[in-house]
Amino acid sequence: MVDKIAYPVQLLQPDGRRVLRPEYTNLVRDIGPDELRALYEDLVVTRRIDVEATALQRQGELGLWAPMLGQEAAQVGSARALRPDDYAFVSYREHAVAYCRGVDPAEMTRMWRGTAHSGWDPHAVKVTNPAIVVGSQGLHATGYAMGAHLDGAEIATIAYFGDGATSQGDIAEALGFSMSFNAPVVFFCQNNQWAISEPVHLQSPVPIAQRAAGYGMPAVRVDGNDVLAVLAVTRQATQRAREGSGPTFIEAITYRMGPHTTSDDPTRYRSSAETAEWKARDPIDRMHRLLDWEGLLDGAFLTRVRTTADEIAARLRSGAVGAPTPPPLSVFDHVYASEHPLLEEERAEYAAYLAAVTDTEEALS
Ligand SMILES: Cc1ncc(C[n+]2csc(CCOP(=O)(O)OP(=O)(O)O)c2C)c(N)n1
Repeated sequence: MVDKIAYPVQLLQPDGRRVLRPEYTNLVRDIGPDELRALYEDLVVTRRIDVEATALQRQGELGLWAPMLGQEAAQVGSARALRPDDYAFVSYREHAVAYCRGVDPAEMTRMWRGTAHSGWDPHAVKVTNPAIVVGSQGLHATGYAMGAHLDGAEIATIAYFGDGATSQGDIAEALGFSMSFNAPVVFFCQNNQWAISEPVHLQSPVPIAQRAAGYGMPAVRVDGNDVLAVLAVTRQATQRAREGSGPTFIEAITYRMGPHTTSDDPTRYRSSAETAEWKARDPIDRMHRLLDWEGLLDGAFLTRVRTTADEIAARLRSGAVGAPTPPPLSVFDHVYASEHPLLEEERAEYAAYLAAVTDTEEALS
């Protein structure tokens, strides 16, 4: 069998031609013309979501956004491997995962606009709200999975995190606990080459996936810009989880084509040559070329995809701009399930501040 760390799984070359690797090709045998077109549509729509939200931030409508430009295939391929009962635990960059799980685009920007503590009801779609504390969601996923395992539920949980997060204690603890308790977790690391300005080779001198070996956990590296390969490896890993065979580590090799967040300027720490090199491996171009090779592209299909993307982007925009501004003091609601003295003190302090500001404004008017 081919070494899964030394030779990352790839089923599509950057020029769109297929690669035969039977162990994995067989896992996506059911993906015919309609399914290929649907994956392409997902890639285009989720890029559009990301571009629209980035524009909204630039126009002053969002406080911040964490673009996922370039990571669409890693997210779509893995999210489309999930079943409705599986649970995804995400960081702050998994907008395509949220979309594939059924999050309403109108709700995607709430947290980033500051109109709510979080975005959507996680239990309704089985994807958590964005976790800003790097790596924390690895432990949440493990705890949830341990519970599911004890309940005998045949589900998988998947924890999304970046290459940088693998240096966090939370991820190390999650890897250890999940092996000890045979928790059905898929650790899905999007190695997008950078943790803000820190390159991945500073993070780890060996492939990130190799870290799993220290825990005795099976691991695989995959071309993260190849949606079919990602779908295949995630199907295999989630199946292992569901049937009680324990956790798997996936390293999806991809690239963050944009800034870390809208507050970052990547030209200060990486070269335009590097960005150009990855542009040639764009996940959407690759899928476009495959569809072209296989005679699955036509004008009507492309127009339909564009129209769908436009409609979803419009929904995202109106959901952001049209969101009602909540009363300032509601920021203290729902922080704890019951009263908390420190929070009450802060609420009172802030109420006094607001009253003082209002008095000053009235006096000046
Ligand atoms: C516990 C913690 N430490 C530091 C930060 C600041 N921080 C935010 S994102 C980030 C880099 C994360 O990089 P990576 O895990 O590779 O994910 P990516 O942002 O590339 O998707 C850091 C250090 C944080 N949010 N939480």
